[in-house]
Amino acid sequence: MSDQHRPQAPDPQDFLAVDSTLSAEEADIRDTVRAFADRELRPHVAEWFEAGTLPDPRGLARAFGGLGVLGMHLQGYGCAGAGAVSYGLACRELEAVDSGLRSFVSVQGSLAMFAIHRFGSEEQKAAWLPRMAAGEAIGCFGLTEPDSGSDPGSMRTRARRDGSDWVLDGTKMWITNGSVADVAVVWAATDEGVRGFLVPTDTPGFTANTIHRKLSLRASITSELVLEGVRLPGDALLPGSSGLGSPLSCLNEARFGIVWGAAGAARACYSAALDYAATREQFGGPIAGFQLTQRKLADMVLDVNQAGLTALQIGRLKEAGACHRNHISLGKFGNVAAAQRVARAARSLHGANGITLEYPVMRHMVNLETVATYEGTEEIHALSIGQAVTGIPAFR
Ligand code: TGC
Ligand code: FAD
Repeated sequence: MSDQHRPQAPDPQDFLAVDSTLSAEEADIRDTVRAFADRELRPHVAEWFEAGTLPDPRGLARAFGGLGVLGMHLQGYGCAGAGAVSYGLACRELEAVDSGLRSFVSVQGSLAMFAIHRFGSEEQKAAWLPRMAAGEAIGCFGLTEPDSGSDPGSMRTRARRDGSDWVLDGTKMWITNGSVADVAVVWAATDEGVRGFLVPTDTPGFTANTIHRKLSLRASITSELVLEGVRLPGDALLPGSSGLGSPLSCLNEARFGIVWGAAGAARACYSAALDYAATREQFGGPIAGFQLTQRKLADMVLDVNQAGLTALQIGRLKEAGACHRNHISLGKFGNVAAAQRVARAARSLHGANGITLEYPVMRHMVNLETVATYEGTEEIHALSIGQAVTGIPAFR
């Protein structure tokens, strides 16, 4: 066989050439987000994680807005209207830096903006979406409550009509960006079922308290929202929202970003481990030369590439309008578990260095505990897949 016809050896950073089928535009978006991440995020993220906050969330929002990733998969209202795979690639590159940064973009674009885009009135869309796409306004999404996590249908937050107004009472918990948001998308039980409301965060009766002492997703702001007699005009209701299916349909969008993001976190951990194994010497040679290290690396390559292929396939299904929510459940379930395996193996391969913030592996490892919990826990997605294949719901 001539050299011309010999297949190229796999690239250790993209073993199955997962990215080889990307269009030129998709590859361009990947490269642009990767370069932004290398320049603006990666040099600072360990510091932010250690501080347990994002020191300049408004500056970060504007930077993400300038990059064009906030609501980038939405059409109109200042949004880029990018394809699903392009949006996924952006999530992958951001989460390769830190899950908290992908979360920032997911909550803004896939949860808060998507809810307004899908269920909002023309006036609500025009008032909020262009500013949110530019990062001039920050949104959050309040579904979870202290006693209502996996089972959001049991929510106690209540919205009652009072003349033409609505009055909201309740508590939302674990809300990303809650204490820095300009607008909260709050889901509340009404006499007509669950509905969504746009709550400007300067409305009297609304308070947001930052949650401290987190051991995971530290480069992210997480808050409790307290609503005490929050009086809103009638046009604060998202008119298109109706029933629990409305917030759950927003979750499909954010979960899609996690399918890709987890592949990014896995890739980052594998890549760090490969570098470390090549340079760290013990017993007279690089630890990459030991069979047990190579087995760990082989397992990582497999997980990273399978996660990448899963994300790409789900992205292509989404672009074709053929992506069912159970496809996304499978991707979230599988890719987060794969990323957790890779992160743990990469952590062990780094020895003592692996427990520090000098290397990204343990930061990713603990972040992935959150990623496995939010947007539907591992168990909830297992049950969704179980229901999809057996036809029998086993949630209750
Ligand atoms: P169930 O009776 O099954 O469903 C109620 C209605 O909703 C519909 N539905 C969905 N619609 C769209 N997408 C989905 N994924 C949907 N899942 C269900 C369903 O068809 C039904 O519609 P209808 O018209 O018949 O009334 O509801 P259930 O009470 O039995 O609960 C089902 C379950 C457990 C799957 C669901 O509640 C669930 O997904 N629980 C997990 C909750 C969750 O994921 N919370 C996430 C909060 S947000 C967040 O974590 C942000 S993290 C920040 C970041 O993303 O970075
Ligand atoms: P629970 O629902 O109490 O679950 C506890 C355990 O029980 C889990 O292992 C679960 O899988 C298991 N379990 C529950 N039901 C079943 C069952 N039927 N069968 C088997 N096992 C079951 N929410 C928002 O609304 N907006 C946000 O922006 C947001 N951001 C977040 C950011 C962070 C950092 C974190 C940690 C969470 C965030 N969340 C947010 C909340 C998140 O969605 C919930 O934590 C998640 O849905 C799980 O709910 P829970 O924590 O109450 O756990």
